[in-house]
Amino acid sequence: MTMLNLNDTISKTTEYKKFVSIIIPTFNESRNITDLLNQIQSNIPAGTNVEIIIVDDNSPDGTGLIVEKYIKEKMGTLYRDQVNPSTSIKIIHRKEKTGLISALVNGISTSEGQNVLIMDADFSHPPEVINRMISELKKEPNCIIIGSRYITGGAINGMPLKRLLLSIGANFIARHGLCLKNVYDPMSGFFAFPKHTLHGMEFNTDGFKILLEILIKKKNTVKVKEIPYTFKDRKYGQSKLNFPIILEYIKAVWKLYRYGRKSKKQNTQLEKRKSVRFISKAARFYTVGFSGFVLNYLISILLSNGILGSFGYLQATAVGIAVSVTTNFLLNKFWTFEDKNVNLTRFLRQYGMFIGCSSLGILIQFLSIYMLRESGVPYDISLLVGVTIASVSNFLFNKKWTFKENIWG
Ligand SMILES: Nc1nc2c(ncn2[C@@H]2O[C@H](COP(=O)(O)OP(=O)(O)O)[C@@H](O)[C@H]2O)c(=O)[nH]1
Ligand SMILES: [Mg+2]
Repeated sequence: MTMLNLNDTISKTTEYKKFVSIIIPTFNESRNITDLLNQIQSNIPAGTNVEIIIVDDNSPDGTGLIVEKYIKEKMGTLYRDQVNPSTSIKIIHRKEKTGLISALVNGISTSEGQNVLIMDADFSHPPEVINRMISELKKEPNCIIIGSRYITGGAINGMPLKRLLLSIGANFIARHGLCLKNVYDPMSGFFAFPKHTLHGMEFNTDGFKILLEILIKKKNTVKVKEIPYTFKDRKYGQSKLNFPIILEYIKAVWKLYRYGRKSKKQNTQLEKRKSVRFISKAARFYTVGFSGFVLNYLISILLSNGILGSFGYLQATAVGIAVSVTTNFLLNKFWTFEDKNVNLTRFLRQYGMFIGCSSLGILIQFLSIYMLRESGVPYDISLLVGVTIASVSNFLFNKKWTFKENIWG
């Protein structure tokens, strides 16, 4: 793991030559890059000084050469009618593919802009939104502007189901696991910010999304504004998403989670007591779950074999489920979460929420198993991971939503 910081770049530049540096990492984007450069330039507001920096990792399809040629021709006459005169373009050729974060940090470290805007080269991030981002940067000098797919007006188009589910899942984990609830799209790859926000920050080059690192490490010091956009899946070329990337994501979230906890100078005694409370509630919740499992089995068997009744197996199963869900709810309400309030409306609302959360757990189990299987993970491991994720989410959802407690504590 290498840590990089940009302090030199930031403090050296007392006067910025450009208002914004648009940084675009590329790997095999030969079919997109020329159109993209043209479209970006036609979407820059008149009179705004901009530089575009392409960071190419020696793409085998010749993306780097295409950009070289484009820059030479731009200096000549070929693109004279299209290009914006206050825009310059440069390219950084890196010998090897050493990761997206290090490519972006390389780009930022050579940039001359007061602000930085980051976007992909595959038209997933529409160049038309750049104009709005730049005007937001002009309005607000200490704010990260995020292109957001998950606020009103934003959308995702044409993404295969598997990728869509992964994106929603990763977003959910980042927002709730890393306590970024006020940001709706912390996994966005399309965003802009004043360069000074990076001062004092170290980037983990093994990280996953540079925005996520900035949001966690600068949580209490910068504002965030999201503007909606429609994400379109790439038309040409291939996405880099594969199973190792999913593992990398999990690793990165874990590191950021630990970073967040370490940096919280909280009363450790209090933390300890909270962790004891959390663990004891989780233990009760799973004990109740186990009792429900036994009860469900016994009732269904006794109803179907004539001891308690002679139901058909479907009815026997249904009664078994209904009874065990109800006893699970009652035990969790009065014992696990120690909620003694028996107001009828509250009781019924909680009962409904409890059933809702359990159904959500089932859905999550299906989805996670489906995603893992589709990524090539064997069924036994997928099942184990799926059941674990589902039962943990079931506990956390009920804690948070049904019994209105903080997740931690
Ligand atoms: N420099 C560089 N760019 C990369 C690398 N991997 C992907 N990219 C670029 O990063 C952007 C996002 O990559 P993409 O494969 O579309 O990721 P996805 O949208 O998450 O599927 C695109 O502009 C890619 O060309 C890399 O290893 N190095
Ligand atoms: Mg893409």
